[in-house]
Amino acid sequence: MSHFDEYAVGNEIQGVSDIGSVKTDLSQQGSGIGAHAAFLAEGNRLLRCQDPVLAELLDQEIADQCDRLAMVAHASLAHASVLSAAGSALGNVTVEGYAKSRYHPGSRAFDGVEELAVERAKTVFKASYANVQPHSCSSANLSVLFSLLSPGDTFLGLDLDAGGHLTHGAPASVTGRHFQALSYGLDAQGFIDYDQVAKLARKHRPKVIIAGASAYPRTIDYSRFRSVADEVGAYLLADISHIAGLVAAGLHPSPIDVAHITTTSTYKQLGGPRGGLILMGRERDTVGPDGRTKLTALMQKGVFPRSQGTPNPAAIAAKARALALVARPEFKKLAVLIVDNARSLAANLITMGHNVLTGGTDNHMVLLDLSGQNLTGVVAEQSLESCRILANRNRIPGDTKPPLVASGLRFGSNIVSQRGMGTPEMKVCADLVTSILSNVTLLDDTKYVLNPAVRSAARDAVEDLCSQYPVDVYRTLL
Ligand code: DSN
Repeated sequence: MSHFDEYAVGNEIQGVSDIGSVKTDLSQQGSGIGAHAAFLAEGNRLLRCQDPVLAELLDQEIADQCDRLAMVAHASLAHASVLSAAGSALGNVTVEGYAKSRYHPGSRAFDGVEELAVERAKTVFKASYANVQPHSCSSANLSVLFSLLSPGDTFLGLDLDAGGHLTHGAPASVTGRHFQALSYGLDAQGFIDYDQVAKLARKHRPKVIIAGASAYPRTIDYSRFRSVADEVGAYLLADISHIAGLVAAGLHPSPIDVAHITTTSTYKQLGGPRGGLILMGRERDTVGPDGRTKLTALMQKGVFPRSQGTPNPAAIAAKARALALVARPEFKKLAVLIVDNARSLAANLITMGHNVLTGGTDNHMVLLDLSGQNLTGVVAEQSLESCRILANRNRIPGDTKPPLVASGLRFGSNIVSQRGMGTPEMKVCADLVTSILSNVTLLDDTKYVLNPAVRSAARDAVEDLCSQYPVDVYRTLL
């Protein structure tokens, strides 16, 4: 019997007392479980034997993810097979460049993996070009901006306080320091102020306009952005990081053929690993600012060598795996549930007296303005977390509090939907949130007291809900 037979039945290798003394030939395929599975099994065994402190922390994370109610907008759960790919031996591969055009040897398997990921990204998003190497959507955005703009050039993005992203020109980001970044905002109802976008564009003639948000609960009208971009001769960049799953499922208009370039992260709504993508549709052959180089060539060079060195091959394998899951019909069902749940959560919170920005949502996100409730964002976040509910503080338009305090709270329905919760459970969640927030006494912007009986009842309710809806996503996507 080989070691692999033993792994296959889940047994510890017998007769081994010496930690790490087993010499396994991980290239063996004899047992049928495959070298990758054997590698992970051996890695897990060694981790547990040799580094129990770290192993226990990793176990703790699984337990936490199962036992808490994650109502956050900025994450989704990755399928166990995605995380397995992310932990693969491809992590040992260091090669710069692209498939069939590398600057190092040793990319035989990785070339195939990268091509698979590119093809899957193109299929899922109906794109004609995909670059799967960005380490995050921030990296993708930097690659795009540094390819299309010269230092000091003007671009237009959504203001951070209005729901934009750091890389859309925030002063704290290199994008706000290296370029002339101008911001558009929201109208009185909290919707993107498209008239302001047009006005600013006509006045300042930006070279790039970014359509995208980190905290915006409504549908984005890419065509409207594109007509402004065309009028002033700007490139349109759509950052769909938060809504990529809805775009892939056809539940949010796709910018792929409307914008010149689209970027996304792979972990927020795609159930993928840490990472980003750059995508293009119809505009793949459009030329860049030099009037000669095609956007596809600019993006290839913009990622490597302009803004990144070696890619992360294991993460790219995980992207390929996640994209295969996104292509399945079950993902569409999940996306429908995500939107239904967010709408239901918003409606319930409004009925319970909360100030929901824009009066509802079109995507997975629900934003609360806490300024009328004698609460701050950080206190709301921490009081909920003390009851094992996660939602994050967020600045809101006109916020008078600093970012670490903030006056808003952002909820998201990705993970509760992945766990199989539906609209009846959203009422339970809204009840819980309301009961906790209305029993918080604010001492100052960051200090509070929560009624202990309320905390204890809320924890019991969270435990109930979590045990009814276990984290099956590690096995079955839904
Ligand atoms: N972009 C940040 C957010 O939306 O919270 C995290 O990735």
